[in-house]
Amino acid sequence: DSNELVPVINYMNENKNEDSDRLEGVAEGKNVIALSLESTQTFVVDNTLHGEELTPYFNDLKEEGIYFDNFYHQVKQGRTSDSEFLLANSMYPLNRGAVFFTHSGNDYEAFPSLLKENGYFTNVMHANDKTFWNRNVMYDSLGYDEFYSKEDYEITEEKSHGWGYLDEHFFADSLNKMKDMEKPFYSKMITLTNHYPFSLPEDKKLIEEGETSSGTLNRYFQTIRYQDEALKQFVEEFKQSELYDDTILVIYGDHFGISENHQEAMGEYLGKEINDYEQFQLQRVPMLIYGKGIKAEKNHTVGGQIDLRPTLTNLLGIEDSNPVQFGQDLLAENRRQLMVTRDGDFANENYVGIQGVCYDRETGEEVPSEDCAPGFEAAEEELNVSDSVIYGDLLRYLKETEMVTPEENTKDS
Ligand code: GP9
Repeated sequence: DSNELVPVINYMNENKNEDSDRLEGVAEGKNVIALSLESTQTFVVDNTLHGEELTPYFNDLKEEGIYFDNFYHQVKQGRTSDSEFLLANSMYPLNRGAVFFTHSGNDYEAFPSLLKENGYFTNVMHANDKTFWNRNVMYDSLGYDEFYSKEDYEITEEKSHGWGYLDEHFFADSLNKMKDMEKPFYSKMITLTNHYPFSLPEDKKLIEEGETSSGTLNRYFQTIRYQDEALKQFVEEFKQSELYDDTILVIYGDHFGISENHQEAMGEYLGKEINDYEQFQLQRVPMLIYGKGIKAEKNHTVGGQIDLRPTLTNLLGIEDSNPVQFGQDLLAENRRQLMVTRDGDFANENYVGIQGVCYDRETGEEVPSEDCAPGFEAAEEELNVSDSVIYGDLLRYLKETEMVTPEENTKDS
């Protein structure tokens, strides 16, 4: 019954940040484009191959926005769909299977619904089959007005390769759709070309492949380079369009592209041994907030995809009354820095905790495991509380559950 939600709300109240209101409302009323970059990891940013930058355009673009370099993906088996879940709900995906499939019938108070209530036209743009990851069903539960899928793009064989529609064409068509959209809008775009097995037509290869012992990694460099070129074409055209004045762009990586099966090759490329700590740090994905009126800033806070929603609602100046969110505004001063992975590992300001072993976050040196005990404990509790919400479909009680303030909470117990 509705009492089941009470401990969840108590937990939220105990762990809530003091809202710093930093940059609150700077993007009020603006359109939002959330651009999810397929399999894009932070290690490619400002990095080179054969002396050439892998992401020359993004490297420059990130200097003009708010760039987060300690931002992690938090997905598990649901991969891209898990990252979508994290953004929409600020809750953790599940440890097994994809929550998009297993719990699409739950009640959610998701970000698209919230934006809709605030007058936004909310949509997803992704040139794949609409049933992939059960998106067509789950998107209704999350409150999207529209899903522009494969059938809404002018896909031809020449414009496709591998997984389908090449990013450059996906970007071009999508921008055209946005120009004609009701304003304000929230468009979530999901790219596709930089997907395993990272294959490209010959004439789209802008860099020689890598020379490591992994063909997968060697080709990944090429699809990453291609994606960056497609991004350039998109953002440059966006800047020339009328959208530029009233739109913020949020660009982030959805999950890793290079799995731990390629550790040796990654080590060859990065010139160091990839131990557990390095493997963990490789789970960082780029995250950039860019747009007119957004002042450039390099932000080193430790966070993850769970923090996207509170960060965006703050920027948009939107009141978000859903108390069941695990993320914290990335821009807030003195925020609780805690990034929990679905495996129960974590990173905080000082430490990275991996399977019971504790590392200094900055140096990667192993430190006494006691140092990580509070972190592991917090991680476990986060995941348990989040899971209880999903397994119990507890958000259906949100409206009838009285908001319990910390004071009342102490009185009751
Ligand atoms: C499929 C695309 C890729 O539509 O989102 O999915 P992934 O395999 O990365 O989860």
